[in-house]
Amino acid sequence: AVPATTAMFAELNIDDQLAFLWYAYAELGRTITPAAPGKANLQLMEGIFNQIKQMSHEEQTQLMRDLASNADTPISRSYAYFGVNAKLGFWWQLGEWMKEGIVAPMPVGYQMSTQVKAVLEAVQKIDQSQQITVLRNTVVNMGFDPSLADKK
Ligand code: 45D
Repeated sequence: AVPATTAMFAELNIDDQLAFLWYAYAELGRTITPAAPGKANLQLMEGIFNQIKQMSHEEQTQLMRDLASNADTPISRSYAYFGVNAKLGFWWQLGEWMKEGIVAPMPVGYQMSTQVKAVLEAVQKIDQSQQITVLRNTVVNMGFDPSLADKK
């Protein structure tokens, strides 16, 4: 179930990948919040977070699209060095800030595509530890790793 669901995610277009993450965060985030990502991880990201907070909403959205599409940007390169839980923690923090309006929120009236719906339904059918594995698989390949770039 995990590889099949991960493959479904990989076939989504970039905005649909972001939309999937958003709804996964909105649904699973509630249970995840108590086990909030390690403070040490978050501190390593402080420089990047400060930059993000100073960006316009358009720049923030672009940054997230760049991460999801493996664009070669300084932040994409830094992201690639994070461990997998740090990557999840990074997205979790962006999700929190989207809720608070610090990072550009989802557009009002946004409707997910049928493709996103299908991946979410697949994720809802697996148990929670598998769900976290799928989420790890989705965020681990984001960002830009120069040593992998020619293999993609
Ligand atoms: O379509 O350390 C546009 C544990 C318009 C414990 C848009 C854990 C068009 C140990 C605005 C472009 C294992 C629990 C769309 C950690 C359009 C530990 C934009 C796990 C879609 C870390 C969309 C933690 C955008 C876990 C900008 C499982 C979407 C954490 C942005 C999971 C979406 C975190 C964001 C998740 C999603 C975070 C920011 C799933 C964030 C998701």
